[in-house]
Amino acid sequence: MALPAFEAPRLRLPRAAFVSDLHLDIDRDTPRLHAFREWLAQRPAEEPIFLLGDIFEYWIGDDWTHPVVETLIDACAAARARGAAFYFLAGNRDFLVGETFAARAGWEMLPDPVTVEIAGIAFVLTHGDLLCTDDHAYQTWRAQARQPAAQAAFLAQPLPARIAFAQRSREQSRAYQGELEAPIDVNEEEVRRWLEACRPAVLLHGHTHRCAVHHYAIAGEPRERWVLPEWHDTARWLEIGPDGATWHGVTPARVEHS
Ligand SMILES: [Mn+2]
Repeated sequence: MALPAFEAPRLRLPRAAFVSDLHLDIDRDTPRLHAFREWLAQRPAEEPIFLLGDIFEYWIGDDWTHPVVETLIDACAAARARGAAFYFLAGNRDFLVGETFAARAGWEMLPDPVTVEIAGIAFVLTHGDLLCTDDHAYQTWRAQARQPAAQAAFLAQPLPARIAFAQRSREQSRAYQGELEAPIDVNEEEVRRWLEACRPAVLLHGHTHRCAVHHYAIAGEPRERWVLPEWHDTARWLEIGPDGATWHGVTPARVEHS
């Protein structure tokens, strides 16, 4: 696959919190949703929050409203009133989140990948699914599903049809994952290609649910890839600030690559 273009940092911030893979059901009031709202209520004032995809288990269009979605919008508004800013980069499950919802929630949409600088460190942020190039069927589907025309055609369907499609997709995804010996991880060759091209940034992503700090030597230089954890019913996040990186609710594995 063609490498993405890595640009100069789009944002420079003194600190930030990062979460991904909450997989919130948008039509069910779950303990995980409560944990997320609690977490939002406890954010320090003026800490930007990066949502690196799969915040929702699925999303079928901004025109589908539900009380659960409204409570989430309210929680984001309360956090913003205390000085938080939200940045959202879509995952493979919530890539249909659109400008209408983002404006209501106060989320600024970011492309995938995007370069930012936090506390003086350059990071390339990506959801992570682009790195899983061993999953050929998924990558083919992804390329089609991300076409604006395909998205417009899907969103033009009546809501009941989209809801039924989302339910079918979830069942198929579970069946597909069940057939695999282990969930598909990133392709390490692809990771190295990205690291070579985005020097000297740290690659930061979620998606695989394999929370870790990976160490590489690329062209003789030490480089790193950080993987965010998925959520269960408690908050798990990464905080980066003047004192460095702190992982909350999880201890990342340390992985050395020769
Ligand atoms: Mn994902």
